[in-house]
Amino acid sequence: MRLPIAAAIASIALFACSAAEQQAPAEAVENAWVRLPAVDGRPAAAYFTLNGGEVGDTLLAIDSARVATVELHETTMEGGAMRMRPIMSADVPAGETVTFEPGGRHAMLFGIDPEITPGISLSLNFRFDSGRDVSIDAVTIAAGDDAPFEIAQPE
Ligand SMILES: [Cu+2]
Repeated sequence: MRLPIAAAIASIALFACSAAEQQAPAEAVENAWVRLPAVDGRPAAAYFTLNGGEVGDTLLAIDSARVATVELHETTMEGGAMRMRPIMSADVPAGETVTFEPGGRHAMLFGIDPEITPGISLSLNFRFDSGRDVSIDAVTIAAGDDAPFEIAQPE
């Protein structure tokens, strides 16, 4: 039996992808965590660290099967008040690390599955401009809990 050409090409492409992943020196996304809302129905916030790797990339979007809508936000000070606004993307230059953290950039999760309670991990899919998709299981914590990863303090 002859293997259809399309299937043969697909299997070669699949092999090439997995080989490339194995060579990656640092994970593109690390230390993902989600602070769940204090009140059901309110949005949650996700934080994480992005590694630019050797060529850099741009984060375009995040989605999750357990979340209706995810927006990328940045926090700004306007007239002494903290506000946040959507951003369309986040550049991650080659060799650099970009951290989304409380008080700065974050992802806002609207319409989160109520079965996601503190301690139940939430799979997030990060979509990059290069076409790469990275799925990571984020740690979830309650609204009042301490961050599960160390957060760099502003100087
Ligand atoms: Cu926000």
